[in-house]
Amino acid sequence: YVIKNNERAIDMVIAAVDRILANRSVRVLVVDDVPSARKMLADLLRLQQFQVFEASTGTEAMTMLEQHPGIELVVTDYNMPDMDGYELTRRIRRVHTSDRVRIIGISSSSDRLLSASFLKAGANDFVYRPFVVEELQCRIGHNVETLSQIRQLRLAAFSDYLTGLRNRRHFFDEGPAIVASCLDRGEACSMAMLDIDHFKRLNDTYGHEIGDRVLKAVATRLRETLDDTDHMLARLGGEEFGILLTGLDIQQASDFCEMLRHQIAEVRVALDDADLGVTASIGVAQVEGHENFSNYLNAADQFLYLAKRYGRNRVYS
Ligand code: GH3
Ligand code: MG
Ligand code: MG
Ligand code: MG
Repeated sequence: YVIKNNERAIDMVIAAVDRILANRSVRVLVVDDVPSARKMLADLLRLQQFQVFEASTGTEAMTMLEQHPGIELVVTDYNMPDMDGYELTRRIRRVHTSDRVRIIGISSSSDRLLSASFLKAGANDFVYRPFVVEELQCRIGHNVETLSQIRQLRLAAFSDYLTGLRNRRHFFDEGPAIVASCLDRGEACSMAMLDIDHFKRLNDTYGHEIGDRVLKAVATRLRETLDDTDHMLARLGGEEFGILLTGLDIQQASDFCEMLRHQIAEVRVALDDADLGVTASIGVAQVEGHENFSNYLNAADQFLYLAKRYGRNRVYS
């Protein structure tokens, strides 16, 4: 880029620098049996700040993909002794879809049909050698950009817009596997459903915007109190939250939820003239016997109903 004394040029440079810095988090695997060709490609990618891994055979490439699940882009040569790039592409595609791993094929072959074969096998792009560096960089850049867009879409699809917590879809998507692995290990597991008390009244009294602020404050407190690596928290909808408590039997889970209930009762949202507080009711059910995931949630919901009936601001299990 030529920097002229104008803002647009400076913006362009900043954007280019940002793009290159973003490459630092992208792991790329270069596969080529010829060391000099592999090194040339790897150096080119390192210049672009990518984290580069190298493999000299297809078999080695498959092992590396297994050992480094963070590899998101594979640039592979076609002509290699034990497994050619086409076969490697097919094998990668059996385990990794193109929304997770992008593949770019490269070859000096004179077979003009090779690019189509590669693309049919699941490669995302293909370049013939000798390639123009600028063109290869652009093609790599596009694939990296696609990955980042997919990441953003995935994040948006699985998180709750208001609170930033997991959404219902994420909860139901991830939940069953977490429950299954818990039960397989013979560990206890419990399901809790939390619902803010008289939230409609709060909305009616103070307005929806204040209601939203309270929801966010409650979500933040829950996130701060829960270790999300152990327990899965999600906003299921409205003022309802689901919590999958792994490793906790029903008694431990009830005690834990009692602590959560206290935490929520301490949340304050500052208004002009007062501090607003809320309470929540929690239903807790034991997760046992390989049942449908939603059955566990229904069980927690039934206990939640009882918690409400017996006066709210309490845990019922
Ligand atoms: P209970 O103690 O029995 O749970 O009573 P409640 O008023 O909390 O329960 P109800 O289900 O009758 O009302 C829930 C209210 O939550 C109704 C709805 O307007 C409000 N709500 C749902 N989603 C949102 C949201 O995203 N923002 C705000 N501000 N309010 C919401
Ligand atoms: Mg070769
Ligand atoms: Mg409620
Ligand atoms: Mg509700």
